[in-house]
Amino acid sequence: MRKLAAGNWKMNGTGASLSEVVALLSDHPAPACDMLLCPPATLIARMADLAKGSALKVGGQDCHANSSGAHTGDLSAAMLADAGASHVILGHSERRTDHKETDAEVLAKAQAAQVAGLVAIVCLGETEAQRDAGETLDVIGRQLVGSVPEQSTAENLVLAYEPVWAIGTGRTPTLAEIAEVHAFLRARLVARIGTQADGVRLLYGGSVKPSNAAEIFAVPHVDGALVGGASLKAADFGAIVAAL
Ligand code: G2H
Repeated sequence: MRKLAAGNWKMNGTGASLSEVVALLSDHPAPACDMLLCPPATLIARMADLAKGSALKVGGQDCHANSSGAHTGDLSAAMLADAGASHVILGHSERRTDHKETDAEVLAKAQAAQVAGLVAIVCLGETEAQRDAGETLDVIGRQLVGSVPEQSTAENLVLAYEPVWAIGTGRTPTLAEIAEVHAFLRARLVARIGTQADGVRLLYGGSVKPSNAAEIFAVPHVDGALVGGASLKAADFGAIVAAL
């Protein structure tokens, strides 16, 4: 399976930041993995224009579950696709926390994204308290069943395991902990969507950087990364791309 290096710019970046994309494309014109950047919605169309004809794909960071209507400030999946997005991150822990998104809402958004022709990148992960209480696999299993559409395929679903305590903290789980969760995710996904699960890419996310990327990517069932802070600079993200 071709691996995926996905960058999540979160609420960072203006037009000036697109110079990083120009540098990334010039440094990595033919990467050995798939390359995706998810900038703020304000930059999707401009980044997609820059990425035309290149190996880079562009994604959103959220979408509404409805296709249109009276939802001030929200964006539908079709709008993201119209702007040039091919993917959308859904259920990121920052949205589950800041916007109180539930598994059911993430599921509805993922269904809407897939209907609009986007790849849904569904994020899952335990808090530090849940890990300390030995609940990691229970929590992740529940999130998977609650957030992943049953009709998903290898083409329209990506899963990202992001332990909440590893996000933006510089801390990462041990390789054995990542291996345990990713093997569990694969098995649970088979139970949820059947044999298509074998081709779904399972990303690890949470403080991935050039210095730890290669060892994380060598873990079984790690098919790429969802990268936050280290995706903002072409040099850092390019080094991660090169490690895949
Ligand atoms: C986790 C990740 C990107 P960071 O949120 O989704 O961010 O790499 O900064 O920990």
